[in-house]
Amino acid sequence: MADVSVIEEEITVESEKDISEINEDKVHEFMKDLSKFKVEKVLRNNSIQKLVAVVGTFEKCDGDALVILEKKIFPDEALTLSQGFFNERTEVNKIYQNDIYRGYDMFPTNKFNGLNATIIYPATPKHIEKYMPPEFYIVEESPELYKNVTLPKLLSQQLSLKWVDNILNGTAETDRVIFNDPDEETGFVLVKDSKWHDGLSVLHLIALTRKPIMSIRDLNKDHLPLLRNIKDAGTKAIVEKYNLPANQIRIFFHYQPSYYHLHVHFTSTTLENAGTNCERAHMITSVINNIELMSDYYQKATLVFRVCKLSMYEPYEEYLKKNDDGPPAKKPRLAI
Ligand code: G7M
Repeated sequence: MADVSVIEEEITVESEKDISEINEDKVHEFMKDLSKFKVEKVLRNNSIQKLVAVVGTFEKCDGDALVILEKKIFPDEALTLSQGFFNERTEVNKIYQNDIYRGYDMFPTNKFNGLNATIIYPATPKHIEKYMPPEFYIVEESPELYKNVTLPKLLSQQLSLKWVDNILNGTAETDRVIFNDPDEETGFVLVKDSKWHDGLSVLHLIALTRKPIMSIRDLNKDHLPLLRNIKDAGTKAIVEKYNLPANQIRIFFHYQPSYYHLHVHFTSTTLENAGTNCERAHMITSVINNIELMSDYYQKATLVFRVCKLSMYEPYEEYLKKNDDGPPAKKPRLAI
């Protein structure tokens, strides 16, 4: 199902509650004959979630309706799968055959071919905005862009690091800490990530460095003992505590991170989410290796990341435009 709980949470205003009560019967009438629904705009068509969100209008009705359709998940049990899909009532049309590979269109019977539908009527602009396609922009951050755009921005408006200090000085989440190395230079605290609640398949811990370092941008050869310690001692602690083999643990940094106090993510290799995307994750082994090859690699490298709002992308674009006509030495460029 679409995330209806979040949507419902937002409808707290009394007048909106009244409207939804009045419309309840109306919506059921509409659902009996969906030809009376006119699609105005497709807001989102997500091929991974198999979800489409459209905004439209019902005949002779004021206001927009938001309709979210999502393919149902498959049943786990072998028997239900056989009853629903592998039977004589399923229609099958051949698309191609090549060697041992064959493709088919498959149409199981109606009962197993269903969709989850969520209707929000009347939909407020806020509901509609929630389903607008996300905006993503790629930034190629040269050292010059880091110095002139990223650094001033993060020094003036970075998120509070109080929660990090609290974990490091043992005043919060002590029961969620699984390893603590007090060394000022190479020490760290390994704590369960606040997003991780249960289950080895989604294991997620973070190692917070004792030494104040903002991000991988500041790392050089002096930090190699710290990085090696985090990798080795952090892995050992997880293997011992959770009995998860070392070769099933993914160890990486984020660039750009949300919090500018250096931390390393430890996740099980089965966990996949936006944090493991190639435009954000930097594996610790590669970071160590890059610095071994070139001590100031992260001060010279162009680091690529994605921002999720035009307003976050614009300062980089504006800086590049402003400096485009300057003397060649001042132009941002690949720095290595
Ligand atoms: O994106 P970035 O690399 O900065 O990731 C920061 C991580 O810190 C995320 O995975 C958050 O879930 C995690 N995190 C954020 N806060 C505020 C807390 C917290 O208070 N406690 C713990 N244990 N993890 C947090």
